[in-house]
Amino acid sequence: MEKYLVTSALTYANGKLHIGHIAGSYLNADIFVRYQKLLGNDVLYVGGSDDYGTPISLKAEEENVSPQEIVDKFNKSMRADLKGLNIQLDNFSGTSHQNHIKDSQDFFTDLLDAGYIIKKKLKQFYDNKQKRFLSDRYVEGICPFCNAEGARGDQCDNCGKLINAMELINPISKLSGEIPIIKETTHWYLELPKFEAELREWLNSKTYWKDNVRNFVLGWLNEGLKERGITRDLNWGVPIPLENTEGKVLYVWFDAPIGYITSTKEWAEKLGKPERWKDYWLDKDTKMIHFLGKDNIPFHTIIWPAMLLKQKVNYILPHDVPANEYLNLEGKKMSTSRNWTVWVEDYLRYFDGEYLRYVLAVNAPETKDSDFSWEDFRIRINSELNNVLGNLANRTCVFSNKYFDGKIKRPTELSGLSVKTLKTVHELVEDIGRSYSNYQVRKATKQFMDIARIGNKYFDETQPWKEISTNKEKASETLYVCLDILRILSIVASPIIPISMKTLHDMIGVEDKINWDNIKNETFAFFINYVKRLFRKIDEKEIKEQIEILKKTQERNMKEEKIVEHKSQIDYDDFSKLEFRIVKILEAQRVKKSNKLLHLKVNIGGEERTVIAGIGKDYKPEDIIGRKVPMLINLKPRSVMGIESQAMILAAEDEGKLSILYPDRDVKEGSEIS
Ligand code: B3M
Ligand code: ZN
Repeated sequence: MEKYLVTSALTYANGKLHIGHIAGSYLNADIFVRYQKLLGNDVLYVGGSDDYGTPISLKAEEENVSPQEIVDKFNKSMRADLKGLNIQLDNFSGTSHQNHIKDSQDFFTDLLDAGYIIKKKLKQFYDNKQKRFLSDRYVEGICPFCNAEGARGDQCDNCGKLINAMELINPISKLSGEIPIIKETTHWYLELPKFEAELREWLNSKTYWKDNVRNFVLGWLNEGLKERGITRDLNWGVPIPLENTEGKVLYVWFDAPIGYITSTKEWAEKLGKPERWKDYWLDKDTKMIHFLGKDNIPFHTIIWPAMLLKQKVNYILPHDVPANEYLNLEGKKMSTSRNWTVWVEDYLRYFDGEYLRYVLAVNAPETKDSDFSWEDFRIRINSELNNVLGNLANRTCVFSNKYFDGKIKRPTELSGLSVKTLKTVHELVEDIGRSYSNYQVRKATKQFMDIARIGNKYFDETQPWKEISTNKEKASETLYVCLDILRILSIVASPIIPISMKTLHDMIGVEDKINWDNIKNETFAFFINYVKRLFRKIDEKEIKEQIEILKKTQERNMKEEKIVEHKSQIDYDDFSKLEFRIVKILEAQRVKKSNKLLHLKVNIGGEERTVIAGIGKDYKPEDIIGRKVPMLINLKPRSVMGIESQAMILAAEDEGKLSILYPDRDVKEGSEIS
């Protein structure tokens, strides 16, 4: 028997759960846990809310309530949402619960004693009216990068860049609205550079990690680790366990992962066996698996292991960190501040939790970002869950009831086709097991649906509706094989759609418990207990309604602000691969049958090239002959309307009109732009 400790990233308690949380760190964990439990392994699944930090204390101040009230409200709402989706943690705690402060302080003290924390003086904004230092988000101002207003002391929402609060233009305290002064303060830093060799060695053993995670971590390590501030000037958080540190607390990212330990302890206490947490945290055979979204990777693979390494208590280290990428919504990046998301609570008002589980599993953002769209939701529920799996269950059970009184026995001998069909199914079962073990829920979902497809195909081919009048035994054999396929499905699909698969299992009267080992047991007779539709169809109208809700949100947002969608940041290395040069346009003519394209001949400095440029609506050929313009000249040649284009012109777009660029003094063709 193997032992697992599974965690889902703790969710900030300043908001409700949305589908991004579910796809990022809850559903994948729950599926993994359910699979391991089917195998009979010892699994403990813990999580909770992340209760400290500025977002929460700010929200409390805005709403004029205590931070604890905010936290309690959202912690409660998260529990309800998880329940609605049947995500079953063994314990869902919160970092503002009882034993968390002491444990977090012990972590700090142990690191300090071992010589891995240093104290430093630095300058910080201070609100002279409120007599408080302003951490991260308590200062707002103009973004030094994009000049947007309302940029926070840690990040600008407009351009996404991380900001050092001191760089904000016209900083304002969010507490008093006054201009903050600059004052000296003291903070504590985790000396990560000291961990470099040890972490590298540890990470080298993690060859089995997902590529996206491993590459990310190695990238971080190769850039060189830096000291990280682990304290903040704030009243809401774990107090620093040192004298004269009033008004200072541990940084939320320092105490948050310790929440996995305290949640386990809370579980043990509720169980009445307070020492049981040790069976997981202190046993080197426990495999600890952290499920989370990609933005949490560095904290779990560098900082958290570093913290664990230097504790007096001999804790285990993470075994695997299967981080997911992001889930987009209707093709656009999700954003809670713009309300561009689907809140679980809202979803559950309209649809069953099983459907969201299925659709998020089949679209899981495992190796790259994926998209949730309502139309895709409808199609998958209707054409996969209903028409494939639901159909197999329904036709088999209805038929068995009608002609065999719901009692189907195993034939003494199975036909070649039946044996072959069941063999294929059992092979797929093995594949599904591998997919679950490797956190590949997309694959597992498709594979169990393939089993249902095999069942339907077999039903169609053996034609029991014909055989029933001529060869009743043959018809019965078909039903037996289909029922056995349904029995197998009720086990292998249960990690993803547990409720409907439990219904199916009961429906076909299988006595065996739902566990993986029982898949290979042969059933000698099925008794249909009742027939129930497993899934309902989703109407186009229902989807339109959801899209309307989203559209309204979008319109509101458009009115409030003009959304500029920026591309993600690139490294200098990416940029340096592009070769831009000034080129001279020697000839220009229209491309036949196109009002948009111009066929240019250009000199890129000692070499002539052909370029097809999509500027024909805004420029006549005679306007641009002889002009010198910037072009990207190392893009792979592309064929446009049968002509090879060997460079790309640059133009600015404003309200649909293109404007090409010119150097502001004469420069030689071929001049490089960098
Ligand atoms: N609360 C960030 C997040 O919710 C943070 C995770 C903590 S996991 C220990 O994405
Ligand atoms: Zn900005």
